Amino acid sequence: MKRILSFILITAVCLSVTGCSFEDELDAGGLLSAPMMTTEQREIHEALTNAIGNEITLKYPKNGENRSAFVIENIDNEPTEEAIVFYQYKSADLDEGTVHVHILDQIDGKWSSAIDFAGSGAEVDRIFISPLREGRSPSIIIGYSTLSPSLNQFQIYSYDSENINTVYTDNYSLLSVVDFEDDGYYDIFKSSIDPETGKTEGVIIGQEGNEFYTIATVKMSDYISSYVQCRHGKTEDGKRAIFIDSLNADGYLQTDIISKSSKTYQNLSLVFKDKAFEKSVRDTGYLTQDVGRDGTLEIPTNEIMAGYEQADSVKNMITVFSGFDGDYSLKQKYKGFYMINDGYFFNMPPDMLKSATVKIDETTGESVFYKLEGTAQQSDKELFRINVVNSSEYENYRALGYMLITQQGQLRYIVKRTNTDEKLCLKLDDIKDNFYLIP
Ligand SMILES: [Ca+2]
Ligand SMILES: [Ca+2]
Repeated sequence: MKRILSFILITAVCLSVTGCSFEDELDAGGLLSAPMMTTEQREIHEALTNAIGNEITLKYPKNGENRSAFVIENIDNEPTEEAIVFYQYKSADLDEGTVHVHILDQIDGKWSSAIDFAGSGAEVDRIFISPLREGRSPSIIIGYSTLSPSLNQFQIYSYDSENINTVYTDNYSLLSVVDFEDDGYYDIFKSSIDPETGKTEGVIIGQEGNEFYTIATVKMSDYISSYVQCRHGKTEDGKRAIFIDSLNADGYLQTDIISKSSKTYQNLSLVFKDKAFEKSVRDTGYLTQDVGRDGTLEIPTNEIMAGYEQADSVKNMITVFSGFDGDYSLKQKYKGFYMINDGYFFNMPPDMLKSATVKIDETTGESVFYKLEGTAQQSDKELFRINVVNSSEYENYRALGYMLITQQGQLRYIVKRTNTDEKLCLKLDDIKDNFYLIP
């Protein structure tokens, strides 16, 4: 439990200091040193430095799905791919640290510099290459972050092999592109927090001819301190939606759900505020997830676990994951034990929720499930314990009687069952069935 609490604290600090980010901000990938370049990236890098010199540092988008300094996509009417590269001059007095965008094209299979332009900030927050209208080349949408997250700026560019044009500029706090109708064309969704009043507004922006215009505005939850995550997925009735987790002024997470039905854009979460939005308010660290990895999104909330009192200094929590139902309410889908920093959730069957409890082994960090007898503290009949180990340690644990539940990369999720007849001591197959990796 100590580990969870410290994790929550770290997350809270991270949120308050940096405003953190979106999608997968728990992934430390963005913090690691620059990855090795592929052959293609090396060729692009060489063509770039041939054009502008060596005194540059590559810049990586901080958030979103494209985290590479090299975005390779077909962005015009000509069939080969182009490369978009972000960089900064090493000497800051040259341009005050502005990030530059360089587009390279392929001529007879060789990368060659095409266009260079300055962005509107020192950092790239995110980039989308998305078709916005039928019959048009995809647009390049780049969000630049500033020190004040409420004043980030994004620009939409159109590129035609010779020219780059900035066709739209706007401020944002949260930026995404969404294909609400599932037809391959995207709308731009942005939300802004007014730094003076704390008022927020969601805006959907589309393109008509060469003009960009506001298609609709949607109500967003007010008085938030920052946006934490924006996830794309589906509601329980199959509607495409974005789930936006934000931190409110009291330091709790809450979720807005934006969707489109019969030409109307709505914040579904706020339609019946008491049935959805207010039920989504929860502790930090509990981000919207896709439990089961089936495309539907679930919002986690907490309850005190059986065997613990509200007054306990260390709260042990049951986490409930709820989907958004067609009747504008949150509907419980999973209920169990969520070990956030180890990245798993164990869905507890009803008799376990009633008659079992979990304690963390302070020495090993394992989640230990006990039969509930009185309070958690009094309970000492162990059912099974779950651990996460490195693949290199796995054989040692196997020799100790641990069994594999599942694996991801180098990590092995393992369980050791006690040899009790107790029916709460689930069989390995039942443990596997109820075990979910998150994210
Ligand atoms: Ca092309
Ligand atoms: Ca799901």
